[in-house]
Parts: sequence; C-alpha cells; structure tokens
Amino acid sequence: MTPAMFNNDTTMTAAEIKEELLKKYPPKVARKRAKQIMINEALENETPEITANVRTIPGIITMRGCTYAGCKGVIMGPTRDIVNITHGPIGCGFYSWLTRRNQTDAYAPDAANYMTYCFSTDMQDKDIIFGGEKKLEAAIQEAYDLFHPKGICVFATCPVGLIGDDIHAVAAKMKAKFGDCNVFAFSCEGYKGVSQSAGHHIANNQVFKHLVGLDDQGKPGKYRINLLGEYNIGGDGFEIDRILNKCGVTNIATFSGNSTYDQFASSHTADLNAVMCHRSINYVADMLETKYGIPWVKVNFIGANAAAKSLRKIASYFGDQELIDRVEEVIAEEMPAVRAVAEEVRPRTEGKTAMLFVGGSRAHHYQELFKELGMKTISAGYEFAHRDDYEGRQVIPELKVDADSRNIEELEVSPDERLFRPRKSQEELRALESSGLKFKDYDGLIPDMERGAVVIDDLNQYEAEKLVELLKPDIFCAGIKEKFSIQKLGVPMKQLHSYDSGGPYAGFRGAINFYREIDRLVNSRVWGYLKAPWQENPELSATYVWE
Ligand code: CFM
Repeated sequence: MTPAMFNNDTTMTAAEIKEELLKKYPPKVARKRAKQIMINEALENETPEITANVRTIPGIITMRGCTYAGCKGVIMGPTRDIVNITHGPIGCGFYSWLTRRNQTDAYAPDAANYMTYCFSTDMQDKDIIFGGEKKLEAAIQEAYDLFHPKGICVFATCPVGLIGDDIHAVAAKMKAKFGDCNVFAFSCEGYKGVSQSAGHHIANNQVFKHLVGLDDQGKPGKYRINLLGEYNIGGDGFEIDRILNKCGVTNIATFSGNSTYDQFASSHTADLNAVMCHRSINYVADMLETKYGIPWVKVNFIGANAAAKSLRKIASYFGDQELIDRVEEVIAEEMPAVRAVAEEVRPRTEGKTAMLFVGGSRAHHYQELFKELGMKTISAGYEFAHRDDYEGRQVIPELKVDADSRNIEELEVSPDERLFRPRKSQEELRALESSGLKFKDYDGLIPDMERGAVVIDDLNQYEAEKLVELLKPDIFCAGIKEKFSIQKLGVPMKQLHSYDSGGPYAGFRGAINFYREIDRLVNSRVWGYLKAPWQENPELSATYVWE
C-alpha cells in the first residue's frame, strides 16, 4: 500500500483516507463516490482511471455550478462589447455578473464596455405562466436602442427551457430587423448538463457558428496567435498580453478575457492557437484546426517556469531565430525579479502542504506555483473536468457518451472552402514534432501529481471538511462556497476562482504576486489562535432542542 505523503501529524495511508471519506455514506453512494476518489498509485507509463463528468448524487452539496453559469458567466461574461442578456429571473443574471472578477480594459474612453451592466429580462410569475418571448423581444430592442452594440447574446435560464420560449426564433427575428447587430441565443438552461462544463460547450459552439470567421481583417503582426481558454481573472490576461507584446507576438483574440466582438470574428486569421484552459475550450481548438487549418498547442502561463516554457513553445512553432532569441531575452529579463522573491519566501514555505479543488484546470496549473515555493500538493481535483483533464487526451476515444453528454450539440466541422489554409505542411508539422513540440497534446493532472496523492473529482462540502480534518493542509484552495467553512477549521483558504481580491497570478509578475500572497497566508499566526471543532471535541455531536 502506498503511504500517504503528508507531513504534519498524519500517519494514515491514502487508502485509509479514502475509506474515512466514504465511511459516512450509504453503501450505494459510497460505491459511486469511490470511483471518483483515486489514489495516485500509477505504475510507470500508466495512469490510473478516474470517473468524471457524471451527475452529482442527489443530496450531496457539490461545489459545482450550473450549465448557465458555464455559458453566460464563464465563456461569454468576459467579453466587453457584446450585450449579454439573461432571459430569466433576476438572480441568475445578478449572480453571474462579475463575481469571478474577470477584468476588462476598454483602452479608449469611447470604446464600448458593458461590463458595468447586468442585463436581464427579470422574468416574473406572469411571464412564466404566459410566456416570456415578448418581454425578451422588448429587452433586445431596448438594449439595441440604448447601445447599438455589434452583438447581443441571449441566455436561457431553467424556467425558459421549462416553459418553452423559443429564444432562437426571437434572436433571429431581431437580427433580421436590425441588420447591423448580430443577435444569437444559447440554450444553456442550468439543468442542461451535469455541470458548467456543458455550458462552456454550448457557448463555444454558438460563438463558432455565429461569429468566428466573419471578419478577415485581424490585427497585423509577424507572429499571430489566439489565446484560448484565458478569462482574465484578476488581470491574468493583461499580464500574459504584456509578455506576448514584449516578445513581439500578436494576440489576435483571447477567448474570452477582455475580448471583443471583432476579436472573435477575426480569430480564424491567427497562425497558432495557444490553449490555456484545456477543459473549457479544447474542442474549439480542434474545430479551428479542422475548419481553418490552425494548429494548436497547450500552454500554461501559471507559474514562472511554466510561462517560460510556454513562450519557448510558441517561439519554436514559428521557428524564426529572431523570435527564439527575443523570447530568451524576455525570460532572462523577467526571471531575476521572480527568483529573488522566490528565494526570499521559500525558507518560510518549503515543505508546506496544499490542497487544490478548482473547476477544470486550475487544480492542475497552480501546482506549478506551489512547486516553485517548495510546497507539496497532497490532494487535488476538479469540480467538473472530464477524464482527459485528469488522465490525458489519449483517453478521449474511450469516453462514454451518455444521456447527459448527448444533450450537448457536437458540431460537424469541415474545411472551409474559402478560408481553410494549412499553416504548416505535414512535413513541417512532423519535423516540429520530432524536435519535441507536441501538438494537440495534454497529459492531464494525474501524471504531475506525486504517488500516494489523493485525487478527487467533484469534491463536496462534507468531504472537504473531512479531508482538512484528516490531513491538516497548510493551505486549502477552492471557491467562495468553501471559503469560510474551511477558514473556520483554522486553515487558510485561498480562492483560486476569483483570487479573493488579488491577482494577477499568471506570468512572471503574477508569480511574484502569488508567492507573496501564499507566504502571507501560510505564515500568518492568526490561524493558530483558532480552534477547529475536532480539536475541542474529537467527534461533533448534535442534540435536538426538545430533548
Ligand atoms: Fe477553465 Fe477557468 Fe477553470 Fe473554467 Fe470556472 Fe474559472 Fe475555474 Mo472558476 S474556465 S475550467 S468554469 S480555468 S470560473 S477561469 S476558476 S471553475 S478552474
């Protein structure tokens, strides 16, 4: 049995920890959850299998969000000059409005930026009973009259699907009426999939169908890329753009941090797609390759070393010595400041432990930053990622298509007659591959984790608290729903969705910010004054008030 690799005072093995987590569940629930809790005991060249992207068992308080959140909040929310109208009760629009701290910069005072608005049809009981199409039509008209945007997007919430409003017909009617405004809609009702991952797919499909390829202009530049799966949380995208600019690389479109209508429309003119968040967008990279001939590589700008590696990857794709040299110059210029802070902080962070439970890619990417601090990730997992994000893309052909995934449209894509243009010949691609550049490649989270680490999919509130109790990590990273329950246990908690009030954490300057933040958190004495419930009573018990 692999011993669990925990410091502190834990002597439990990983298998015992798994058993402890499952102990409270009824047998059927325990059986299901057992498949989503995996001990990383992989032998060489073999990745253990985990169950992922399945429904959360009813009754369990999941950390996941809904499909609408994935579509409107995650993918379309960060675009700054498209009016995003939520068709539904006001709460859905309000709570998907900037809570993730996606930032925008309109560059010019007169440039459109609708980020400060929360657009919603504010459905009431009578709209649910008599239908909401008229109200939606009026809302689209009002938004058009006020702002004259290039695009208006409409998002369905749960009641819209239940009462059957035809949002696509309304959108098409208004688009034809306006003539100069692209209106399209998303059937992203919250219940549509098992998590927000379904919402990403619905959003990306519509953007691909209705927007990408409409504008052949694109920004000029010698080395032109799109950055896919970067949402500019806490300004991450700004820092990545700063580095790319410094290297002389032109970012045509970011999907979708601080993005604009025109960026999406001209993204097919780029020569390389660099994919940050694999989960939310890998299929778009595939579609852009099939339809327009743009190859893609996986990048990661979280972590200074990872950022340097990603820049080198981009430079080696273009292959120009000028760019390769410039990238090395930039890395050499940026790294000393990063190293200085890492060296200062490391004596205080070395050997400390972290747990990371974040959506679909950060639980992997952020392990890089913790490694740079000499910290160990003892347990990690995604809320809603798929098996390929854990085990690597080689498992994609064996993924089961169940009723839930069948709910999500798979676009049939073929080479565009006018616009398909292979950016590299087959021989060039093969030569690049044999020199070590891997295309369409992602190995997932599991191979990067140490043996004996516990990998858990769709962690829930109960298991989170139990894990903290058993393993007592020095820091726990997740989202707002976990923030205070974990802190009450005497463990510092860092939000890796919204970054609390911090960031950026991407790129070189981001790494410095992160080192300092983690140093503050894991070395603050305040946590020592808190008594976690189990420190006072070994087992919590409750009594009824009337007893
Ligand atoms: Fe991709 Fe994201 Fe993430 Fe994600 Fe998200 Fe997010 Fe996330 Mo919150 S797109 S999968 S749906 S990296 S909002 S910016 S932090 S769960 S790990």
